[in-house]
Amino acid sequence: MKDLNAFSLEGKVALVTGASYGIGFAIASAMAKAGATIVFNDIKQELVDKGIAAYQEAGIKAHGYVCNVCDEDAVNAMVAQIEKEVGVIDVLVNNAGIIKRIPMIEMSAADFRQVIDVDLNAPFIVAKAVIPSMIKKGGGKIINICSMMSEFGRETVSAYAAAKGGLKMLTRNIASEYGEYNIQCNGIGPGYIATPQTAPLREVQPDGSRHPFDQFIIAKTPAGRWGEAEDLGGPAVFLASEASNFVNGLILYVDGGIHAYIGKQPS
Ligand code: NAP
Ligand code: GCO
Repeated sequence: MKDLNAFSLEGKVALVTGASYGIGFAIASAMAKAGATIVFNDIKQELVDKGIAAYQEAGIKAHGYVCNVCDEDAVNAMVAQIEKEVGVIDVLVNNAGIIKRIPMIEMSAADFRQVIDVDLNAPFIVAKAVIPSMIKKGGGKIINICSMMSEFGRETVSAYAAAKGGLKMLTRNIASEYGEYNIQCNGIGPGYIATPQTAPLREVQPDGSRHPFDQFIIAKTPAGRWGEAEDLGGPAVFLASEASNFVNGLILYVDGGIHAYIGKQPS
């Protein structure tokens, strides 16, 4: 590495999907601070508008587009519009995602398919849309937001775990298939992060105690806390920058040490 400029994203266009708030917003904000031009999408205009305002409040001029990442025609149209209005996408962060917490035998096939569609099929669709221009440009970076559930199962998240496990292998396959074009595809596997998606797992109980799952995660995390979306910014900037040009097919777990820890003995 020549110098710290290797971590710079100056002159890069970064598309972060589903980034009006939450982890996507934090990753996009960190990339903006590293010099990237930020493009994001969300499924509703009102959320795109809210996102643009939130980025402006953070001093970031972001470009927002309304697009359902599951709709291949809409994604292809959005990418073409971004290339025309902003520039070729150098960095793609497949962040948009949903979860449905339902015991598997009670889950409808339609619900299962919807989670697979957003969390696995959509990253395929968006990556497929951006790779041709990355090849023409001489390279690019793809970061897929995986999960602890790319490695572990737990009750009620069968569809999500299947999707995120598949996303881990899609990440490795894109790395394998397009590495020769100087495209690096890696994943970030966040631990348990305090966002709207995990709010139900952190609800204070009627008696004022912490949610049992909240207590469980605190016991399982050496850091003794839930992650903040901002904890993912640095790892994302690293994987988006030239500093990681020989890192490919990695799932970087940003989990406060959950993977390494058997868990604190209950008091
Ligand atoms: P979140 O708060 O629920 O935000 C998800 C974002 O994705 C929202 O902006 C949502 O927009 C957007 N989205 C959902 N479906 C979409 C679609 N079809 N097209 C376009 N945008 C869509 O989730 P988060 O906690 O920030 O998580 C972001 C990513 O990290 C997800 O992939 C999640 O699986 C993953 N992750 C989260 C955690 C965690 O602990 N929070 C840990 C590991 C991995 P709408 O509001 O319009 O639906
Ligand atoms: C759950 C949580 C997790 C997190 C994340 C952990 O219900 O277990 O929502 O799945 O979202 O994926 O890495």
